[in-house]
Amino acid sequence: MKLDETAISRAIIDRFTEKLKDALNLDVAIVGGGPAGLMAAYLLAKKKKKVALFERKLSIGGGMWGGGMMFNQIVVQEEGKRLLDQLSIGSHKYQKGYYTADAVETVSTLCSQATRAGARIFNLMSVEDVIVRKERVTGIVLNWTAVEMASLHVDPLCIESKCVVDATGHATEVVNVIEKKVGAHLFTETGRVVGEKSLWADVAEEATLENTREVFPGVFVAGMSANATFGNHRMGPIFGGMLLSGEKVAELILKALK
Ligand code: 48F
Repeated sequence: MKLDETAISRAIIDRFTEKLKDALNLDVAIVGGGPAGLMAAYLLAKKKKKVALFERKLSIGGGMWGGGMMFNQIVVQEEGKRLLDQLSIGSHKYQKGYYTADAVETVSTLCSQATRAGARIFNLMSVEDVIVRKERVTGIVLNWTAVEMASLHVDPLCIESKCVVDATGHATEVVNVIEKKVGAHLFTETGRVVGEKSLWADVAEEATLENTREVFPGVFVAGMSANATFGNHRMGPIFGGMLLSGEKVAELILKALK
């Protein structure tokens, strides 16, 4: 077959535009494609919710690719292993209660399962703002990461969504925007982003689950963003809490959407 370059270009433009147009009205917009966001995307898509995940970087997977200090293995505790098993990700017992998994296998499988379940994943896009109506977040404001990086003066596009998940990790970017631009009271102790504390895996892992919740009407925090928002510790390269947080936020949202 003789290849026509413009047919290739047209196919890409048409299919991508269809995918983006289809994501203009969502049940759930997930900001950040780390383990927490990906887990939530997978579970919500499996339950037939219309979900899209927006990731700033070229690669999906957040801080998981690098394991601990670029040793690309991750550790999960007993509770987290259940989710690795559910996703058919191989894990190996290291000692009682500690399992290791290959970081690359974990990220790539999460991506694959989430997209196959129907989650629409967009990379190279940054969420720069939110839409608020009647004191509830009703959508997100998107721009290309390249625009952001080049500091170009280009206006964004908007996505409407019934729920938004801030799964942006340490940066808590969506919640920060709400704090700064909406000036509203968050559901934290101080009404503001409390901020992350230093590394303490044992405390942080449990706290991640407690802190996975709604932080402003329509907005839920998951993963490291939950601890940074509500003021708890970081945990380092143990990832069970991230996956469990993704699961919890999916459950909370399923209830909220009923
Ligand atoms: O940081 P990240 O992996 O978040 P997570 O799912 O997992 C945290 C762990 O990786 C690790 C840890 C271990 O237990 O503490 O740090 O909570 O992924 C967050 C993703 O969000 C993207 C960012 O590029 C990263 O891939 N992100 C951040 N801000 C934005 C964003 C934004 N405004 N728009 C789009 N993506």
